[in-house]
Amino acid sequence: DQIALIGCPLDMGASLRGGRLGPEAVRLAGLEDRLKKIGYHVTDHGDVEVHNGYGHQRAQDNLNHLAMVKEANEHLYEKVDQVLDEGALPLVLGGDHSIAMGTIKASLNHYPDLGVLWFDAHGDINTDQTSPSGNIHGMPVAALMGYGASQLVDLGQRDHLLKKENLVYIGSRDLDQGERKIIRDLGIKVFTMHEVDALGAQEVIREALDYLTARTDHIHVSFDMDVLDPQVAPGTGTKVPGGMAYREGRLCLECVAQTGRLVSCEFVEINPILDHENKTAQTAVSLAGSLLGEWLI
Ligand code: DIR
Ligand code: MN
Ligand code: MN
Ligand code: MN
Repeated sequence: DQIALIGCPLDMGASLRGGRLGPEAVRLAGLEDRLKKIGYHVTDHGDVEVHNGYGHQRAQDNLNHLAMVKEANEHLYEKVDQVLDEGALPLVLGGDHSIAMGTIKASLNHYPDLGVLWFDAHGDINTDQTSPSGNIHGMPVAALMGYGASQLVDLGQRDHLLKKENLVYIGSRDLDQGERKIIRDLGIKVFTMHEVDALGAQEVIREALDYLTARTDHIHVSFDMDVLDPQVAPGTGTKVPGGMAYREGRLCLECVAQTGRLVSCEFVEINPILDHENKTAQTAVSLAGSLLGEWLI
C-alpha cells in the first residue's frame, strides 16, 4: 500500500500567518516514519507551490486573497489527481482548510460518489454572500457542492460536485447564521458537539459511518485540528472551547480505518506559531496513525 504525503503550505485562506509552517511541523513530528512502521510505502512529494502574502487584505468582493488561494488549490488539485492516478492514497498537510477544495475536487474526479467526513468546530459552508469574515477557509464545503463564487466552484474540474447527502459533519460547535440555514435547507447530516457529548464518540461515528457506507465505498476524511479541544490542539488559528478529546478523535479515526474505505485525507489548520512545543503537529501524526490503521492487529 502506497501513501503520498503532500504539503500545501497556504495560510492566506485563513488570513492568518503561521499555517504555512504546518506541513513542515508535521514532518518534523515524524509522520513519515510513523506510517512506514505500519507497513506502508510512503513517498513525501514535498510541498506544492504556494504564494502567501504578508498582510491581510479585506476584499471588496468578500473573497480575501482569492488569487493566492485559487493558485495554491489548482496546484494541489493537479498533484492529488496525479498521485491518485498512480494508485497511492494522498495524505495532504495544511495549511488552512481552503485546501480541501483542491484535495476533494481531485478525489471526486476519481470517485464521483465520494463520501466526506468533515471533522471541524466549524461548518466551512459559507459563501461570499454569507461569510462574516470573507476568509475562504470558511467556504470550501459550499464551493465543493457548487454554491457561492464561481471562481471557487470552477476550481479543477467542474463536473464532479460533492453530493449534499454524501457529507457528514462531526464536532461542529461554531456555525454562522448563514451556515445554519444552508445546512438545514440542504438537510446535511450533522453531529455537533452536543451529540458527541450526549451519545458518545462511539455512537456518533457508528451512525456517521453507517450513513456514509450505505451510500458509497469511498471515504475522504477532512480533519481540521480545531475539532479537538484547544487544550489538546493549541496550535490552530480559530480555537473554540469544548472540543473533542484526543481519545475521542482517535476512536473516530480508528473506526474509519476499520471500514477499509478511506481513499484520501487531509489534516489542516496546523499553525506552529500558536503552538506549544509542536504539540498540535504531534497530535496530527498520532491521529494519522489511527486513521491509517496503526492499531489494527
Ligand atoms: C468562520 C470561521 N465560520 C468564517 N471559520 C473557520 O470565517 O467563515 N473555519 N475558522 O475553520
Ligand atoms: Mn486522474
Ligand atoms: Mn475548517
Ligand atoms: Mn475549523
